[in-house]
Amino acid sequence: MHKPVMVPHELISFIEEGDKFIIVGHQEPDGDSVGSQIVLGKALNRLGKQILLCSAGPFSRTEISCYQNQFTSSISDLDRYGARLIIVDCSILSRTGLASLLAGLPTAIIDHHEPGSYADNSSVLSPVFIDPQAPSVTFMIFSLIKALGVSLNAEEAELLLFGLCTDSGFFRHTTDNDAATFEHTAELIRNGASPQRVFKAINGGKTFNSLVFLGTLLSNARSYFSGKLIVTHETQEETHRFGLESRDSDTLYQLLQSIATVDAVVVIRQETPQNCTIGFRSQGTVDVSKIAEQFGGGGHANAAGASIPGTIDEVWDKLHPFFEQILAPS
Ligand SMILES: [Mn+2]
Repeated sequence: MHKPVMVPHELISFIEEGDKFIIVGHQEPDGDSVGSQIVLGKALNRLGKQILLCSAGPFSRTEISCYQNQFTSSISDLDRYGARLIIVDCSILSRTGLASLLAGLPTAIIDHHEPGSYADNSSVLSPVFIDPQAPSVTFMIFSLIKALGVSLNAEEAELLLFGLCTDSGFFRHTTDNDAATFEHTAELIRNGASPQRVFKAINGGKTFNSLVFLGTLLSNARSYFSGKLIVTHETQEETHRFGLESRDSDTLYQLLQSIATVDAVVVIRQETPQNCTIGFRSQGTVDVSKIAEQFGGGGHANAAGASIPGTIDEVWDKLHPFFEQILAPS
């Protein structure tokens, strides 16, 4: 069973000793990074700290767009003066998309991704609170807030549940014996979080266009290795035609992973004529983070990403041998 990692006392001191904090999450924020930032910010506010929430955006996911006005992507020298930085939901400053504005500040990291290389992070790398088993960073933020002796109101409890449900796919990705996740959820509900409202926030509010976009990407899907691998792609023309705000990656992955034979799913997006971003999902023992790492990317065993030079066809030619090794019948 997952035993949550204890909140490091260095992190508690780091927070107690500062009076001004910049809290940043990863680029292309999701419910987990946004929820973690807002709730941590409110808790620190309550402790009398000055807070600035930063995000490079874009807030293209419909369920988080309503939070955009709480974040800024411009950080002045005055903002930096005397500030400490807390990075959530990623461990590398460059993933925030704001590295040039944030480098050099005393930095703490709160993350649930596998500790990767921090080589490009020029900031002071202490303290670090990393729990790769945690279902979401919001899960860790709750432990931190309790350790700080701050209470949570209903709205904050719901934001923490929002983060957990985003990352756990509404508990679809919870592993066996993960009772801790459900105990945490029960506590959030006791504090006033509503699973029904969170479900509507995450899964409702879709546009007609987003479903037509989804249909297009489903039509682009191809099956390999007797259906063990499904690969689909998004051209620049398609991105342009439907708009980023219509992209519904979670539902796309969910539908592709519902195929009986499937072990892994790959989504290749042509971002520029020279470059693609790749999303990997898998179930069971297929570790897609290992493949992503071959191309300088990373993530979890069952959810990873990378950026690879080339056209969609060229990128698929590069990826194919790696999947052949693990999925082709020997
Ligand atoms: Mn997360």
